[in-house]
Amino acid sequence: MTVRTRTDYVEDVSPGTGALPPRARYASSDAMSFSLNGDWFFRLSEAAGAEDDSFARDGYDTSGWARVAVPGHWVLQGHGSPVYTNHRYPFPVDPPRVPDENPTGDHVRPFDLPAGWPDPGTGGAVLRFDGVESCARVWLNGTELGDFKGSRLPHEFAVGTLLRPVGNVLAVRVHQWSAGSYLEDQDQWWLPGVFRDVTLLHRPPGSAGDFFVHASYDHLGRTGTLRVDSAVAGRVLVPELGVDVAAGEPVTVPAEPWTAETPRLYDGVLATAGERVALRVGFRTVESADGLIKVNGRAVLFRGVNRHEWHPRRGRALDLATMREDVLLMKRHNINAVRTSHYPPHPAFLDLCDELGLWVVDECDLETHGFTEQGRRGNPADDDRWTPALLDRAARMVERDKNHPSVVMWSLGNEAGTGRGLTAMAGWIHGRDPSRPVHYEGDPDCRDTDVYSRMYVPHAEVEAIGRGLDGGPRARRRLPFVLCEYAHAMGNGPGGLADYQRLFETHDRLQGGFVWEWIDHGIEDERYGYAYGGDFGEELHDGNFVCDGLLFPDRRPSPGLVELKKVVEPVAIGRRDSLSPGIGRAPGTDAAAAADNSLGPGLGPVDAVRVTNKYDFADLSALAFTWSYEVDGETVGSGPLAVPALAPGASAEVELPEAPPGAPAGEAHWTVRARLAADTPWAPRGHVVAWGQFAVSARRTPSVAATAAPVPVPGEDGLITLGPGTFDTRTGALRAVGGVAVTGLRLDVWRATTDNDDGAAWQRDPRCGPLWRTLGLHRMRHRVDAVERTGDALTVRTRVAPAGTGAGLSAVYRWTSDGTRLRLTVSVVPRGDWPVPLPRLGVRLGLAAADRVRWYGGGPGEAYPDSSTAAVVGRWESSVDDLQTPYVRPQENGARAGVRWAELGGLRVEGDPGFFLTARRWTTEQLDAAAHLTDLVPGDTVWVNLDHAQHGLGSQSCGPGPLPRHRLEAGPAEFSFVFSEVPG
Ligand code: IPT
Repeated sequence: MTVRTRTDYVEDVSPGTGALPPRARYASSDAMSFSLNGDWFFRLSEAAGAEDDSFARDGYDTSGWARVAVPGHWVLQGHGSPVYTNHRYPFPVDPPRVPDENPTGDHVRPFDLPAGWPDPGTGGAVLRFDGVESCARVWLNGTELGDFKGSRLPHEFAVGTLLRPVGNVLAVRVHQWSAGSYLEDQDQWWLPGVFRDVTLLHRPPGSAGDFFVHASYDHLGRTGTLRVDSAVAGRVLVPELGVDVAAGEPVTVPAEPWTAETPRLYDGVLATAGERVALRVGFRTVESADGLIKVNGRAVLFRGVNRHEWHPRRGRALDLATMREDVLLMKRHNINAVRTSHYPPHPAFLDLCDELGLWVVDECDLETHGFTEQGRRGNPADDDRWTPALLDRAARMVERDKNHPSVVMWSLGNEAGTGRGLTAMAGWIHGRDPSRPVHYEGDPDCRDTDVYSRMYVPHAEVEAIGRGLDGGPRARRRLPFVLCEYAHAMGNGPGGLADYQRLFETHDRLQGGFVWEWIDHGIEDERYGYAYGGDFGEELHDGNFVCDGLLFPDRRPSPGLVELKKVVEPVAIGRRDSLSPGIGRAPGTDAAAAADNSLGPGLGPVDAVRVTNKYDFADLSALAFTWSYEVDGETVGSGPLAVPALAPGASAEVELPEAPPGAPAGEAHWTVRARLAADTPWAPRGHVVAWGQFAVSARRTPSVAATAAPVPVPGEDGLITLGPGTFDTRTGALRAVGGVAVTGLRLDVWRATTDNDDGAAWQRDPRCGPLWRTLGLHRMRHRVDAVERTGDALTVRTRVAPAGTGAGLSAVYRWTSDGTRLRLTVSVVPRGDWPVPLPRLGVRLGLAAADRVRWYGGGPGEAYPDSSTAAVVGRWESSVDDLQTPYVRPQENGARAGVRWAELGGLRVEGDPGFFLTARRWTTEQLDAAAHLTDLVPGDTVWVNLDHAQHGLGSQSCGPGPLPRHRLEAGPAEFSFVFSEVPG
């Protein structure tokens, strides 16, 4: 018998054949279900039609085949390899055609029905695929069920009559490329496979079909109205509310609302003749009205992130524990919203959002970004032939997810241009579910949407939009505004979060945004630590643009996430006189940090703080406040602080206690923290939600009386001493401080450019990284012009400049000493034209054998001028290794800001003013040259940077660069350090 091998469906623009209509997803307490996840037989071929269909026949022998785990991607299991592109299609753009080279995975899963499976062969049963990339054809026991596309959407097939008690064989042929790939051009790895669950569901006679839970909330009457529309007759029961009505019948009862802050769910049941289906009812009403997105009558502020599904070994095949970890991490970092960029997530993720409380923008699996390469010609979103596929995708998302209270907006997709297909989707969604606003960013006219959404808009323009000065089409001017993507978290950054938040909190129309993005999509790899685009030999790729998250691939929070947590904290703890509670510290602090690194707001007596509740719904009763009083970073007193259970938006002045009696003199701070008063489902009691820190008294800056004089070392021709310092007579270079050897102390302006310094190639604004390299700041030469011994000082005059240009920096090092300490004052004056800011400005030096680092200043984590809100002034300790931030592509990192003093390798450094401290076991040049973490090999020397200033981080890897006040423009500067040997 010849076996027919069809491949026509692969390039067919239609959604597929044979699948059941989409419906609500639910758990039945009566009907059995059977997971087909596990080890499957697997065979990879190079083309869609390379192998015939005989593998799907009954009795086919797969014993010689490989095995893969389902859910999973075969390219992450040793068969072929992943491909990363941002928006370019990794194949010729000729829709709906795909290349002949089309990796095709044949999957076979033999199974017996579990004991007690009712009526095999006669009863109803459904086979469900929750996600297959990108196109599948399915057979059960030799009978073809159909084919489908829509990778991150569910597809079900009726299989009841085909089932046998034992010896069933499920066969699935999966093609990496299909017409569907044109609709799935999201910025992520292309990862074929059966990557979500495969389940067999029993459908008893009289079982529930599709149903729609409408649960609105009347905030005036404080009642919930429930109506469950069901395809099958049944009763709706919510025992806790005394509800027992027929499906389709509305009932209004006093109820508590569901919000992301107070995720109140009521357990209910839809009872049909054949089964009881569990309902989790959350009452809330969402609307886009009066130019605002309101939930239960109140405008909400989205403190959001964009979440792709990612696991460094399993790709997009996420397990429940990982999904839960994502939600817990979000909640613990004060994130209240998630955009499911750019496809509906695994359905269990939405259960977690319902339960733990997150606002969800559920986005359809649609992106045609690569058509921008040809002026959007042929864009499927504007081609009627593709509209059925687009509508199918919209329906599969809405029908699956419509009963989740956490879903507050539908999004049509991402970066798909404009067109009739999108309008058709919006029309269908508005008709099917008028209860939720529709989001889509790509249409500047907002013809089809209920919210004006943009990405990566610079601060000034966001402010103009907030003030309603943005013009644009009339329909759009009436709409609320969200940034569906902002603050590109690639590498070190993003900078500028606090400046965005200040705008969001000032202008009602600005309802917050969603940081791009949640997690780095690095792939665990022995060669590299984590692999990114190009590491698998892809002919077209976009490098480490796939690693742009707030979490490292292993889900460790990056400094960017720590910063975000502080910036979006829902309680403001400010100085008593702070007019606008603003965010965290008093305005101007960031600038101060950039200028003098003191991390200290204005000084003055503090006898009270102003506490403001910035939640939209919750009062402060869940929080317990504490105060502590620190002198020079040591806590000298602490205790509870009584704060009223302020209503949302309310603010109160709260008296602090008297400063602890007998506190030593020194730099004093109050720190007030808001902690969870009791365990919650997402964090334990004591978890810090918000904090504020207030300087009471200034720091005593180090003073060194210049009493020692530079003198030649007797018998040592080339050396001079000055107090504890030993110097090279000819070059003036510092050799040692007491017994601590020092190498290479000199001015340093270079940093290992960050992804945000380098910027994205398409940026119109100049990008610092490339300009710095063009000027040659990474190859500065140091010329010593004079080494002068005057009475009490050793002065070294230098000129620091790169080859090929007249621009340079004159740098004068002036050393004095009181006999035990050594003071260095560096004076810098730019010479010639400086068309670019400086990366950093400070000194670098090398120490042997430094391991522990202790410091007093900002910590515990990394901070840069426009990303320093989360730094707490205190005493900190770390190993040199733990000071490093493991950005997947190595780059400048690890600075601690506002450092007053630090001790490492036996050397004590005091700053006047405070400084940024960076220490690492490789040079900046080695860091700059590294492409992967595994390229960083520790040497014997610890290289220490003491920076007077750093250039801001910004977000130019996709968005705007640092704001003007965070730029480090070249200008005259003077700063000092005091060096001494750590006693003992
Ligand atoms: C934007 C995309 O929507 C998102 O998927 C991601 O690619 C992000 O950029 C960058 O990481 S589109 C951008 C080019 C404006």
